Amino acid sequence: MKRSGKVAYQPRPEHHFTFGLWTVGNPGRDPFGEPVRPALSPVAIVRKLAELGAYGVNLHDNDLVPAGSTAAERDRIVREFQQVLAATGMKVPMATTNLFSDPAFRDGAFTSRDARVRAYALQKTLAAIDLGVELGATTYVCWGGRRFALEAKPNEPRGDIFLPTTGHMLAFIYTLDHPEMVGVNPEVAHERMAGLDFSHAVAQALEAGKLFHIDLNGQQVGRFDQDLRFGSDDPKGAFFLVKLLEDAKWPGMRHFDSHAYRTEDEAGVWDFAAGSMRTYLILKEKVERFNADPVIQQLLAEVDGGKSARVSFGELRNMNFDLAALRTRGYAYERLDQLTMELLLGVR
Ligand code: GCO
Ligand code: MN
Ligand code: MN
Repeated sequence: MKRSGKVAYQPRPEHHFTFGLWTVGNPGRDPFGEPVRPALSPVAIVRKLAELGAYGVNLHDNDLVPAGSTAAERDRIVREFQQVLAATGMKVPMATTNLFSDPAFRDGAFTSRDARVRAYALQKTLAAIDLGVELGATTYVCWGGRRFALEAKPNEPRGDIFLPTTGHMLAFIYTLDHPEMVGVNPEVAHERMAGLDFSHAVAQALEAGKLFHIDLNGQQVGRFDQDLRFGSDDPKGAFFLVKLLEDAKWPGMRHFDSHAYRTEDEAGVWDFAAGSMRTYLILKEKVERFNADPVIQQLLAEVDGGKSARVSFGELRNMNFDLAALRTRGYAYERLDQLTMELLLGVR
């Protein structure tokens, strides 16, 4: 069987897998329980992810430089971090700002009612962009640089977040003074929380040329923010997403914005990180099989009966349709879906 690499499903930097310092570094706190794992240092995270085959790490300002650090402390931390990046070859493709932990942001950051909080959020963001540039980042994610990727989320931590979906963000971008600088960073969990189909949001962003970044994870509809391991709760949805990204040859970062289960110790965190990348590569191979499967491709070709009937707008008014045939034809989607499922379940 053809595998995507020399060793089966072995992640390599060319696959562009990235993790947030806040994702593998998440100590497992939840609204009801204290942290269950010791904090991992950013330097240790970079070393371990490099060993697992990742391309890089992304960070919020305070994931690297703790809030309240002096300028000298900041510079020392950044220097040490740059050393480990250089030593491992790991990159920082994306930077972002923590605009949620500080109690000052409890009425929002850019959208706070208090103008002083909005100004502080802007100042903090400018500093975070400078930090990102210093570390070589080319995308800045704004959840709530040089390229700005807006990340939509419908709720949590606030009840109703403005611009709650990727579609809202896309519409908003064209109202900006510099829409060419701004794209989106859609997240699986966020569109699913809104009950939407994630692949549709990503496809629309791709078509608009606005897919600057992506946050991969898993989420069940109707639940709190779960940040599950990519593909673990909805393998079929994950398959169609990987298919979309790979078929489009999208060159961007496959960033995992998810957390290990709260039950895990440090070894479990690295199982989570390795598993995220492995699942992506397995699904990528399934995409290759789907695209090469003669029966599936035949069904896809047959379903598209309208292609040969394509006519100019002028001809359309006088065209005769065989409505009896159109009304009675089947689409064979059940067969197609079953074949897809069998491929995913490993019997095809
Ligand atoms: C969340 C978001 C964050 C953002 C991150 C980058 O639900 O908390 O997904 O993880 O992705 O803050 O801006
Ligand atoms: Mn999220
Ligand atoms: Mn995210």
